[in-house]
Amino acid sequence: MISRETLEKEYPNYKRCIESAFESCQSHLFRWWDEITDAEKKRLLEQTAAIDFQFVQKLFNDNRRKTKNSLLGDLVPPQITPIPKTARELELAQGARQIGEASLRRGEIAVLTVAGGHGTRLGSNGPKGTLPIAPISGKSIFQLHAEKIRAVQQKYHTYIPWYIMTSETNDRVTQDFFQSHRFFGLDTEQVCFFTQGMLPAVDLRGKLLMNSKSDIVMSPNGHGGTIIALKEKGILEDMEERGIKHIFYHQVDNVLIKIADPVFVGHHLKNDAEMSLKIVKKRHPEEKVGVVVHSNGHLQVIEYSELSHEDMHARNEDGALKYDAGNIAVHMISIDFLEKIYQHGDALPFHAALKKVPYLDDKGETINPEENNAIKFESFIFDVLKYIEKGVIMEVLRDDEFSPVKNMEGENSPTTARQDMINLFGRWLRNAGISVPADAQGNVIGLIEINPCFALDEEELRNKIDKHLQFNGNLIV
Ligand code: UD2
Repeated sequence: MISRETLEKEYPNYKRCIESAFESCQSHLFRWWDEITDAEKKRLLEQTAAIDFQFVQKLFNDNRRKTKNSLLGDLVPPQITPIPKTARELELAQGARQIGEASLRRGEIAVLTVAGGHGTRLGSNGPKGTLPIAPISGKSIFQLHAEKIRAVQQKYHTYIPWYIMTSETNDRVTQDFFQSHRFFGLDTEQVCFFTQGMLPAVDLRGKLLMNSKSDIVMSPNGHGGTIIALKEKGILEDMEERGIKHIFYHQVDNVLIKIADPVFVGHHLKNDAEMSLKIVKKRHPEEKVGVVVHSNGHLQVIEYSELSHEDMHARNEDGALKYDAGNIAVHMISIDFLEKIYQHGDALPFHAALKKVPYLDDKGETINPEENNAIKFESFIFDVLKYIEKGVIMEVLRDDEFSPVKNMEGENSPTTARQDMINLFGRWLRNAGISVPADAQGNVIGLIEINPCFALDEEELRNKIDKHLQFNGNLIV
């Protein structure tokens, strides 16, 4: 292995990062120095120069000291805008819709999709958004989102800029995907990609992992990285130039997302909210969604991996889950609020997650671990909630709005996502008077696909569909 002195002498421009790597006990990064090419040496040094070794060490040490819930105070369920049922609630929702629609018409809303994650649980190579998902046509998740944006534009005679956050690992392939599909009918200037930051993954002793003899394992820094990236990549400025006042934020993996839902936009505006959230009732205590609570005097989302067993299973006297407000990661975020956060200047906290990460062992062989062997550090967008004075938490129906693709099989997989889409379209058709058969579990028997540009919602479908249509088990409109 090459010595620190030789390295520093040969590469004086990189002296600081070499010094920093050695002083942080990460000298193993240069273990294969004599075996790699000059180009690989250069790349490795550049990668090293982009890492703040002291910061990574601090993250690792802080995480070791932290115990579950050590930062949480008493938890209190938050106040929620319910799914409208009474005449009064329906009237309020209608009022909110009108406010939201007016804002959409004025062109104040942008869509922001976070798509920088690795999708490790899905086990797919490509970005999640490129996954073919539509039940009949096999359109990708990105295409479904794009068509919804086009449909909202069409409906409100407006223009919606779409910002997509990627990471270094999937940016090129994501952009190529859009290019090869001609941006799914959107304007090229309307779709804007930007990348989030990356952090190294470490092993359980805090050592950085290597992918190859010249490449360090780097991971996206969490969707909290959106906040910094919006500023650093000039996105906020771009939004302001385009007259955007509020961002509709969502995760790429939810196929039932109601993009720029006017009712949600309206509630957010009507309440002068800074950040708002949509929630669904948790299915069961262990469901992998964060819960929205009040704690330490402010609104918070507590990630499923950080909620204590006791709080996760706590029940009210009537037997219902005490903390059941499941975060579906759909937010409204006001631009003024973002400016306020930047003025605070605080960085978001980092959360540590144990993961299985392939790495190169001491002998230079690639190991695909069966147990968690690495820690990744991520910041979460919802940690900005501690800065808000006003926010709306709006409950929505899971069956109408939340079906994420997380796993290859079983719960939250492409199969469940497709079925959830079919079931939603089936309900729309039934409510329009068309007979659609279902099995004992309530799943539609057959395939249905409705293009958002034909009908964005149930009401639009009711107005457009031929009432005499006979569903023969396969319908695409
Ligand atoms: C997320 C939420 C969880 C719940 C659930 C709903 C977090 C930490 N947890 O859990 O509370 O709302 O979703 O579906 O958000 N992403 C990036 N960059 C990153 C990491 C993630 O863009 O560095 C994106 C990723 O592409 C995906 C989304 O964020 O669209 C969620 O990431 P995840 O699948 O890791 O989060 P998950 O399912 O554990």
